[in-house]
Parts: sequence; structure tokens; C-alpha cells
Amino acid sequence: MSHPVIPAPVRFDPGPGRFAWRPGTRISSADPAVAPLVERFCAEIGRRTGLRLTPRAGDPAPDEPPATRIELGIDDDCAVLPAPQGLPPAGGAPPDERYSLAVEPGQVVLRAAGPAGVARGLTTLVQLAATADRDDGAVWLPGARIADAPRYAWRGLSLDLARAFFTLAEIRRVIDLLALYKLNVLHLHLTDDQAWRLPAGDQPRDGAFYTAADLRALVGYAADRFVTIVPEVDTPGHAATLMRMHPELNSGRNGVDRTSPLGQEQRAVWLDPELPATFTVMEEVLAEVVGIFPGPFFHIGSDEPWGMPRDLYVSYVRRVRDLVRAVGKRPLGWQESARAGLRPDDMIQYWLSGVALVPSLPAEVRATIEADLAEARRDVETAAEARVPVIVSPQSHCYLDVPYADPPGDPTQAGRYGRVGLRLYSPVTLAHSFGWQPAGALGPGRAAQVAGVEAAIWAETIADFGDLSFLLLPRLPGIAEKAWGDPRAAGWNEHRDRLAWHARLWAQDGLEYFHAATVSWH
Ligand code: TNX
Repeated sequence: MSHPVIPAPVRFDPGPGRFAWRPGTRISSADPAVAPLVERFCAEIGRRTGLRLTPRAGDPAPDEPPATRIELGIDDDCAVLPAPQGLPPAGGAPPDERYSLAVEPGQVVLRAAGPAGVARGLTTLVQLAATADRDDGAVWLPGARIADAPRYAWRGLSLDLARAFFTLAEIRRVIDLLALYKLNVLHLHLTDDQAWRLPAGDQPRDGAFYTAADLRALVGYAADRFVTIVPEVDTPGHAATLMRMHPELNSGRNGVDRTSPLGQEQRAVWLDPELPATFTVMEEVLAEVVGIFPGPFFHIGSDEPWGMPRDLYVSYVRRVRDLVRAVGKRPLGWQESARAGLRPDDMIQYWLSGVALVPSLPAEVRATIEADLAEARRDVETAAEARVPVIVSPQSHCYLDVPYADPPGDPTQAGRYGRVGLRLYSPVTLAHSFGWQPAGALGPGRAAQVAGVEAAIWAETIADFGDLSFLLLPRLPGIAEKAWGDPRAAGWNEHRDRLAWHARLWAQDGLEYFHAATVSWH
């Protein structure tokens, strides 16, 4: 292993020698805009290594001992790196996330155009320091010359907050984890049949939810870490909780009894576009949501409209997209929303890639899923013809609720290993999960349409934060590698060797991870 950094930097040339951080080593920055990042960085190094670095505003004096310097600007190594592909989640021009880092025996210099790049570079330093050799109170950074830039502008995780509830502190830990892997989108699946986690005025309701103030605080926490929150309100299907809160949404025909793929009897409902109350309620919901999330994108869900006639689905999706545009946001939907037609400024999220199902599935369930999949292939054709941007989340590689197939290396995890992960899917190995490329996800010749990459974690089998982090780790860093990194760079074996070091970071963070026996964890 030449280094432990995930995602692997575009260029990492091991350098001669090493640099010692000792108690009190100064981390200096001339620019006040990066001072808060340096403060947070020093606190994080302290927490992870026990070493107390000193944040310092302004350039070091010429006679001061060697230090770590942050300079604003782009050097030649970085200037040649291509701009990221796809859509920046915060809107506007993509922030400049490029950075270069030189670790030499006499100094460490981090250079980037502004705070976004500085933050990415400091994250690389966190990973280097947290896994570095230590002796007599020093942390020895390995000599290196690094030049780095992201491949995709949109790199995220979709988190199901409806099937499980997490506290704000827990969601902040997820945001910290995204930042640790240079991911910049937290897509929140806030509503579903099981729960409505948004505020809803003084509407009678049951179940836990977040207040507007809670959610605004999360938006701010995420923004400080260069993460944009993209809210999802999933309709017209998956809307049973909204219908319980608003009985006037029942049109007498918008429900169907069905058997879930796992054999449970359930009632699926859909919002009826021919009922005037539907869009009155949706306008109120949208007004609430846009007042909380300042980002330019709004996810309309629109997956799995079970039992809904096609013409009604089409008219619903078109109407809801118009409502989203009317409040100044850009709609994004799961791939099924392509069935309502696509305009050039629409955008979809691809997920139905097909995934190995458990062999025990009854033949008729398997047939239904396969029919859905055949229809889903046409969504990709529709998106290709319309040339709309596509966020790729193929369930075969990006769904982190697929059970693990590698044997567990730690017997104390046997219970969790057998319990979490959706038992509809055949378990897959870490090596298999890692074996894909975003550029190829939509089929040959469509690489340019990929606007970003998202992992998704669905929470049907998740009971608590330990379950969540057990499913996020170790596969989430592998998604970050695909979303940030150079496509030619890492094969599984090489990624695995870097991954092994990250057990240290997760232990420092008190995060549960799956101790796969196929990785030699440090
Ligand atoms: C499909 S992915 C769903 C979710 C489930 C998930 C389980 C998507 C858009 N819809 O409702 O939780 O499968 O993996």
C-alpha cells in the first residue's frame, strides 16, 4: 500500500522523507475565510491522535520552525486536472474542490483556490494523520506530492428517514462521515408509507418528526461541511402517512391491496390528480419544504406507483413538477418519473438496474419484479433520448441495504449480520459491490449523461444507529471512490488495502462497521 487515502487522489506520488507534527505545530493560513476550517481541523486531529496542533492566522515569520501552511491559489499540478462532470448540488458554478498537497521533510503546504478545496485537502490530511506512524508524541506524515480533483460534481448518499428514525445528533454523524469521504450530497427521504418526518402545521399526526428549526440546523451543519441537503417528498405512491394525516385525499379509488415481495399483505395508496384536494395539500407541503431547504433541487420521489393507472400517474407527475418549478426549485425524480415525459430541465435518478434476488422467492413475485424491470429499461431509453442529467444509483452496486455475503470476521457481529439488510436481495460480496463504473451505468455511449452518483440506504431492516452504520461501513467509501476518483485508478484489491486502515478512523469515531473476514483490518 502506498497510502491510505479514500477516495484515492488523482495523483499521489510518494515523496522522500516524512514530516513530524509535534505538540504545538502551527497550521497557518493567511486567509480569514479558511480560519474556521483550520480550527475545526486542529480539533479533529486532536480528537483522533491526541496531538494538539495550533491554528494560526497569517503567514509564519521567516525564522519560525517548519510548519504547515495553507495557501490560496492553484498550482500547475492541479491546473491540468479536468473540471468535474455533472450538476453541482448547491447550484451555480461548481465550487473549486481541487487541491494540491506537498508533504516534505521541511514543510507541509496545502494549496487550493478557496474554502471548498481547502476543506477537501484538510480531509486528506486527516486521513493521513489518523493512520500515520506515531512516536514520542509526534505524528509522522508520509512524504508525498498530491494533486486532486473530483470526477463528478454530485456525490451523495440517500438516507431513508421514514422507515427508521434517527436523532439530529445521529444525522450529524452521517454528515461527518460524508465529509470524511468528500461526498457532498445528503438526500433525505423524509416521507413514506410508514412516516412523515416533516413539520405539518398543526395537522393531527402520529410518529416522530423533525421541526423546521431542526431541519434548518441540519442544513447549516451540512453546509459548513460542503454538503448540500436535497429533500425528497415521495408521492404519488408511498404516501400512506400523508393520507392518514389528510383523510380528504381519499378519492375512493386510490388504494389497492397487494402482497409485498416479502409476502406481507399491504395496502398501497396513490395520490389522485383528479381530486382538487391533492394539489391543495401538495402546495402546502411544498411551501413548508422550500422555506426550510435553500438548495436548488427538490426530489419528487415518484417511484413504485403501485396500482395507479398510467394516465393518472403521468398527469400527477407533470402537475407536481410544475408546482416545484413554481416555487423556484428544480424537480428531480426516481427513474419512473421519466414515464411522465421529460423536458430538457428535468432530471432523474436511476436505480432499477436489476439485482440478484433470493432463490426462495415465489415464482409469481419474481415474475412481477422482472416485469417492473423490463419497464424500467425503457426509462433509461427515455432519459437517453431526452438527454436529461441522470444521477446513478444502480441498486446492484449502490444499495447499501443489500445483505453482505463476505463471512463475518467477528463472532460478536453474528446477530446483526443475520438481521440487517433486505432479505429480498441475495447477499453480495464487498468485491462485487465495488465492481462497477458510474460512466457505464446507463449503457454504452451514455457516459456524458451521468450527472452524479448516489448510494442509497433504505431502512426497513434498520432498528438503530448501530445497524445503520454497520450497513454504511465499509461500502460507502467504495461509492465515494467511484464518485470522486479516477476511473482507471483502483481495483478491489488495492481499494481493500486502503480500506483496511479506515477501521482506525471508524474506531476513533465510535462507528460500528462490518468486520468482513475478507479484509485484514488494522
Ligand atoms: C425500493 S429505491 C424503494 C424503496 C425500498 C427499497 C429497498 C426506491 C426508489 N424505492 O422504497 O426501501 O427498494 O431496497
